[in-house]
Amino acid sequence: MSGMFFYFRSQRRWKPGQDPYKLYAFNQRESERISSNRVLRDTRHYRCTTLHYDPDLPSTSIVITFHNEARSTLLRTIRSVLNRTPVHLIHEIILVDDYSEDANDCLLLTKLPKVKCLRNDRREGLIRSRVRGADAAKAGVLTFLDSHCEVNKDWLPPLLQRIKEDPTCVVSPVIDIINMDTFAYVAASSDLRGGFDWSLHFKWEQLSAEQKARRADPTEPIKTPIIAGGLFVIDKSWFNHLGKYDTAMDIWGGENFEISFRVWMCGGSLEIIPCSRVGHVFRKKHPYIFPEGNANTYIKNTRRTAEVWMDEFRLFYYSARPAARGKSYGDIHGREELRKILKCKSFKWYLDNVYPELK
Ligand code: UD2
Ligand code: MN
Repeated sequence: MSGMFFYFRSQRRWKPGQDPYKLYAFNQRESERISSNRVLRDTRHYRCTTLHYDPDLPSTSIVITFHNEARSTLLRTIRSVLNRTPVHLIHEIILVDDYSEDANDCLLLTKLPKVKCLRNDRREGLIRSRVRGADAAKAGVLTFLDSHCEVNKDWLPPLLQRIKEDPTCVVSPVIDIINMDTFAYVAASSDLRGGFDWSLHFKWEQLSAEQKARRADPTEPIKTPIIAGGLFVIDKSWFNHLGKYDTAMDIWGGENFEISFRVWMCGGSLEIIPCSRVGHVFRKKHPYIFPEGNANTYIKNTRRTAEVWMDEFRLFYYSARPAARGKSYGDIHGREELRKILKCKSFKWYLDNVYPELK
């Protein structure tokens, strides 16, 4: 790992009074103190350890996009993958460097096994960056991860198993919490699913007593109206068939609504697989700049989603987010056309069948 020694040599020495949150909006000093190879507690339900997966699961291309990620967290993401994934299941790890300041962040990591690096020559945002990574991917299954994750024991086989059984399924792990101050790895509840309100704000929702009762087996998948967005596995031809992402969306935000509505309405489904666990550093604010402004970008991206996918229910979105009304959102003809060609169901169908709890 002499290459990795070199990777860290350029890191700064911490002086008293320096703010470790300044660059990345998490405790960079603590992250640097912790080994890139650390041991994690296995946070799964004990019954998960008794499950068996096919010996011939398909391999996957892992796509990680990043813009100015801390080297310590980026390296730990990759090493956790290399350490906790059967080697034959990783076709490649594709890093998409979204025009980070230091081009070496990405390049130096290609010293690690399986790692490839693509660098954007201008800031594209995570949506177009993921599409670039997906287009370059050689495996039949795509796995997306954020650049500050740690995968836990046996995280991948249960996800691939589900895709093998049903390639129209799009699956996420339970997302454990890596504390942004201490970097402690904390188990998340596996009784949660993704939800949202009419302003298109994502939130985790407790399963209702009735939903829990229907799930006698804690290892069974949980259907979810929406995915958090960052960590999921999808069959590559299904991803392409469904229209990848809306590449007119910029920087960050809204793409998880768009892909979630599209998957459900166009013949697929979204599930959280409780026996797969991946930790993620949740932060309170964005560490990076939005060239068009944070709010404008979120409105543009969600407005595109509302206009293309929500039919008459988009009016609820405008009532909840009046500021969105006057904002420009670009051309949506291509996406409307896609919806027609794929013969997708209505948003009313989605509400009735997938998310009746949204009032
Ligand atoms: C959540 C998702 C994230 C994305 C987002 C909505 C999880 C754990 N995270 O926000 O993946 O779906 O909701 O858009 O579900 N990045 C770029 N270019 C940019 C900006 C960001 O490549 O211009 C990268 C960034 O380095 C990171 C990923 O995109 O690896 C997601 O960004 P984030 O971590 O700031 O988003 P997060 O976790 O708050
Ligand atoms: Mn993230």
